[in-house]
Amino acid sequence: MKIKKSELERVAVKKEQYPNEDKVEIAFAGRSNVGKSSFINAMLRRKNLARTSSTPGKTRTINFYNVNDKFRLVDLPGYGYARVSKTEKEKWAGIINEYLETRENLIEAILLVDIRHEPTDLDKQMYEYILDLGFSGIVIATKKDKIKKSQENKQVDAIAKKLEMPSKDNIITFSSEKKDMVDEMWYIFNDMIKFHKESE
Ligand SMILES: Nc1nc2c(ncn2[C@@H]2O[C@H](COP(=O)(O)OP(=O)(O)OP(=O)(O)O)[C@@H](O)[C@H]2O)c(=O)[nH]1
Ligand SMILES: [Mg+2]
Repeated sequence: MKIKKSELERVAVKKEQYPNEDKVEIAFAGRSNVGKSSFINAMLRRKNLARTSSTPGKTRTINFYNVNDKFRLVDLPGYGYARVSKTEKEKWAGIINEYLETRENLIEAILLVDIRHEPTDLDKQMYEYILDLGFSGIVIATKKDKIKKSQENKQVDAIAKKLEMPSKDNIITFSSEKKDMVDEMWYIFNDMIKFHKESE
């Protein structure tokens, strides 16, 4: 995929603020600090278009990134950040759920998990929710550069087991640091967009 243009098109916390539904969207969900914003930067080959932080809870809004004026990548707020109040957590959950449940032009919601850790109960909940909404259940296991190659299979198995995935083929390992799977990832996204267009 040649990225001719990428920009932060809109920042929203509620439906009225979303951009119009003229372009298809692929959204990224996952715990705070798992690397959602870094993933978007890696894919768009931009260093700091999506703001990242080593402290969890950086992205607190829905950020819509326009790519080539053709589709959008959507960065969702992270969940599971312990150091915020219950009210704040509920507010973020509301922001995420409203988007996932009502967005007509959303063609895929993809869960990101950290390859180093077993997914949490919240991850499991989010994954089931994504499946219930009818998305295909692709999982991106981030921060691959932080483990040894020899550990990869074991970690992927643990993720598939915890999320009760019928097959681990739906797990794609990724490193935003190394960026070695960016082209492969674009093939997958391209197929999603193409498939959606054909089935319209
Ligand atoms: N080594 C390594 N570090 C990564 C990778 N992806 C993200 N990080 C680091 O992990 C931290 C969190 O990354 P973010 O992209 O901000 O995470 P996020 O999921 O957007 O977090 P929230 O916005 O809080 O939900 C940052 O310090 C990143 O540099 C990766 O593939 N490899
Ligand atoms: Mg973020």
